[in-house]
Amino acid sequence: MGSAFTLRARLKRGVVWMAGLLSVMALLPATTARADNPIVQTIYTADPAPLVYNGRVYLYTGHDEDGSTYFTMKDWRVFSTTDMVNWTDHGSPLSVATFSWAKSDAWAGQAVYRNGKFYWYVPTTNRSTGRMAIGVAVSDSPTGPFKDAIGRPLVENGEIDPTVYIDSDGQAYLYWGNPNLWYVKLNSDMISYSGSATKVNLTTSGFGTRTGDANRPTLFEEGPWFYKRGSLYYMVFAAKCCSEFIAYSTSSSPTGPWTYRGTIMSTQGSSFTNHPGIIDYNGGSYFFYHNGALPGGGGYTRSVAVEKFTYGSDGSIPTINMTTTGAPQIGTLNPYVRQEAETIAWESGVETEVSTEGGMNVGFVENNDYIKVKGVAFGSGATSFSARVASATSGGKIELHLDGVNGTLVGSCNVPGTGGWQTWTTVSCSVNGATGTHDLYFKFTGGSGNLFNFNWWQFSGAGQPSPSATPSQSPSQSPSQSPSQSPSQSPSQSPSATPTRTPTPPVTGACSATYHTTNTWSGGFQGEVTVTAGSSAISGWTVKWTLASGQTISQVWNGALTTSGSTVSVSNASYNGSLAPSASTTFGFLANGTASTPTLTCTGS
Ligand code: FUB
Repeated sequence: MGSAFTLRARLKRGVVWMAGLLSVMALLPATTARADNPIVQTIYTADPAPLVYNGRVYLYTGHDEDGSTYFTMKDWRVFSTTDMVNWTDHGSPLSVATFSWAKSDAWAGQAVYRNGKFYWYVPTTNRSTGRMAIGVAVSDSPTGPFKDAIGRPLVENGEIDPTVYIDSDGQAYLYWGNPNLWYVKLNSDMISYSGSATKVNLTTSGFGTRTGDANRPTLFEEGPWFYKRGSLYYMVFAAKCCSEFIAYSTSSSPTGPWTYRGTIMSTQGSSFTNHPGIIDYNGGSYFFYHNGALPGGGGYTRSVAVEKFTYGSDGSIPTINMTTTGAPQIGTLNPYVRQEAETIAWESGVETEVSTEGGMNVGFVENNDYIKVKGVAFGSGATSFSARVASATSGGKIELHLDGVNGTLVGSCNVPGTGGWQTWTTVSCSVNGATGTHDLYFKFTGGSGNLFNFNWWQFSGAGQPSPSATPSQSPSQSPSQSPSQSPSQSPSQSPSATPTRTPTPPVTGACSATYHTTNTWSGGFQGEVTVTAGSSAISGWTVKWTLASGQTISQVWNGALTTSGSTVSVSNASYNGSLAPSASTTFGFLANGTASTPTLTCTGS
């Protein structure tokens, strides 16, 4: 953790800067945009590679070690979102150590989905040759864990920065390179290729003109990002070192010839490298990049950020500038379903770590640290707040503020010592005045040193909002099986039908259960079930329903699945069986078949 404390200390120093910013912001109306770039503040991140899968954006990044004076990078990271502003930290499912043949340098990669598996292509140094090589890791889940797919480099010529796109005819292309640009045609297994590597003819008409470097007559430097949109192929790249800017070329063919189209993002942002990643998601287009904008940031301590943009009618990409505002939020966040504590729009002082309850938790919380969650839809009002917490010391408090770290206080929850940093308990407190949609600030207070860890949270009350167009809950465990559809990185996989929600029935027995469909696609759907205790507390629950013809359940999170014929039975997980009177918890599932609204029975104990 020593290195983490470096960034932590820098961020604490950065609080002075942020505090000034926030005190100005406190005077502004609640709807005023606030700094949400860079996306991640707990660590330095670099080399963004977004992937749209099953209605969610997964962001694969590199990780600059604190205090680096070179590209000192040991692992890769994954984050995800459905609203482009609140990002869930999925930790580090891939590192240099994953590849037995690799020595160092977890540099810029990209992950893609095909046939139920996720393939992550990364450049790293081959121990035996000392050269950069491209490895490929594979997983059943977008958040890993990933393993080395072939036990050796997929391709090696000392060059870096792989990008992969699966064309509409099924042919996958792996491009990479610095100083040259190369490609191979991947086989459909995604872990081998046919033929030999082809070197792209870098012409000035294709990649622009660089002056002053006889060895590099074109602007192409590194970091290619290859994709197709409509019938146009794009090669977006880091141009002209150093400092780099982002430029692009297009072609009517996946292998060129290419036509240089100009600058997307000019040199800016305190990092001498930049690195592009582009997706379409939920009807919008998004440009990811990196800069040195965090406290202590610079060329070797970079941070990933995102901007929304609109293509020209001729397929052109406009010039885009770095902002601290970032992309606008899509929809709102639902506080009445379980949310991970590591789903964060902005934070100060905290870190994340692997939780014994699965996924990550927020840790290393000190007095006056805070987390901002953006655009939380309380509807007509929340009445209580529950949080999953652990503390090896004497705990502290979670204060709930609206629209600023010192904004309106709507609740304050005491966190006791639990006897260990991973000894979890659920605490609850009453909430007053949380109505409508607000940015929610968890302000942590207490004595000195580390106060407690924080795994998840959930409000309850009468204010359950209407469903938004995108699912807002983040599965704590990512699906390990994928739907039959084969999403690609672009265009986006928007929900093909408006999510449906059953009306909330009155809770009279031990528990009740309500269902809604959160996403659908050809041949599959994602659903959520909220379990609510009746007028008495319960210590466990089971929800049963009958599958419609053609439906099968492939994955459940926040619950334990058993099936018998067409009867589905989901019982509580170890951490969400105990519900106070009227308290709720939500589990989710992935299913094959066509979505329908089941009749649920809930049994509490
Ligand atoms: O992060 C290490 C290297 O810096 C990447 O591979 C390049 O694209 C540049 O961003």
